[in-house]
Amino acid sequence: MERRDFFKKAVVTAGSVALGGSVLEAGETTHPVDDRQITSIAFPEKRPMIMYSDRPPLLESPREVFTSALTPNDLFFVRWHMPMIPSHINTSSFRVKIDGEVEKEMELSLKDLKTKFKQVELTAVLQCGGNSRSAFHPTASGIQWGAGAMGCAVWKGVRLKDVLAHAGVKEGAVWLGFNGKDRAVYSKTANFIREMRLEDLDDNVLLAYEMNGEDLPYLNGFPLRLIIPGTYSDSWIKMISNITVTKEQNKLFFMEKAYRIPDNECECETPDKLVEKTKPIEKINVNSIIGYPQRDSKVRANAHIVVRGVAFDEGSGIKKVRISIDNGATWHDALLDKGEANNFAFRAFRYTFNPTKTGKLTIMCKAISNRGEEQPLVKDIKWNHGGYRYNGIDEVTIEVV
Ligand SMILES: Nc1nc2c(c(=O)[nH]1)N[C@H]1C(S)=C(S)[C@@H](COP(=O)(O)O)O[C@H]1N2
Ligand SMILES: [Mo]
Repeated sequence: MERRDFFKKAVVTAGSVALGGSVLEAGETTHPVDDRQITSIAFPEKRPMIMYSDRPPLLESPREVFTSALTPNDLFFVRWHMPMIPSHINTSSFRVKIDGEVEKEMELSLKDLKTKFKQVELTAVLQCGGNSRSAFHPTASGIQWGAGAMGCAVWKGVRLKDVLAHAGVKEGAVWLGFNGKDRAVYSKTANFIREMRLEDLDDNVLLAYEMNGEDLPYLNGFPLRLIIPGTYSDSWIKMISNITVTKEQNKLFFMEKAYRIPDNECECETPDKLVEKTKPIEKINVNSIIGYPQRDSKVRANAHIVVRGVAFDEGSGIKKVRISIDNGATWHDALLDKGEANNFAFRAFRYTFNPTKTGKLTIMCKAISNRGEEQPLVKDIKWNHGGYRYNGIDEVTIEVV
């Protein structure tokens, strides 16, 4: 597809779809995390996905992609905050600007990045902090994602550290600010700018231009995006155009108000008593999702069922995935696939069993990380007003016939 034709090829009828498929009221679902219908409308470079909005595009991956350790680009979820996303990127004039507290301000082209710096590849999970938000009761504010606001890909690019070394970070600099090419419609709406501390910058933080061996899909940040393995993806700025080094942190809406959880011991609050002191969501907590079988599917009694899914955490790695087919009374170890080269990736798992009794059967899965973190029961999930960091034990109910 020619990039400049992006919106011409997007077969989206204005006003036709505000929310993808059926929106369930709280309590209508039998599962903690809703699974919604796939839209019939496909965006460019994407197959039909679960759609929450067409402008900005908000697309969720269907559950069945979570049977393998890598998520295909054309089913990889999409989240933008601002509706004004350039529909035209000229790859030869595109530049990312590095300024602020640096010895040499610079504007780097894609060619500069690909030729002047060491190219590295890293497999990592990209997960929105609000993934599975629909599981919070009472409803938490934000997009009511099911479990598919995440994916895992092989990212190729250059180390941000190397790029900054090239520009020369000045003594006393503490913060990095990142901005992309998307804009708000209303001039007073806060720009989507994210910041991170220079001290949190390690070798894994990349400016990536490839995803699973291809150019980044347009909607996933073509031509360049930030990758910060182990952290939620709110700071993984797409279509990145500006990197500014500063001494002080800016007072920005998307840092001060969004992507924060209560800064108390339980990291929890109640709708009528919100906690004032908050902290950034940052590290991904341990999680796992069943990709197969699909909910409400029918299987024959005594058939060989291979439950498949993926597990991941902030990068300590997955120690165990445990499966229950008796509503949590007993748990069995799933077989972990050999896995990708590093712990930031999805770890695929399998568990084989033969159901003997006919009727409804619930399959549950929980992951335990190498750092000893374990997914909580759904009833033990702590509420926060932004609906962040949900990681309740996943479940799928099927029917044995
Ligand atoms: N430029 C830009 N980058 C962005 C965002 C955005 O709105 N604009 N949203 C962030 C958030 S909150 C998420 S969850 C991820 C989503 O990445 P994806 O669309 O590739 O799945 O992008 C991040 N980077
Ligand atoms: Mo997000």
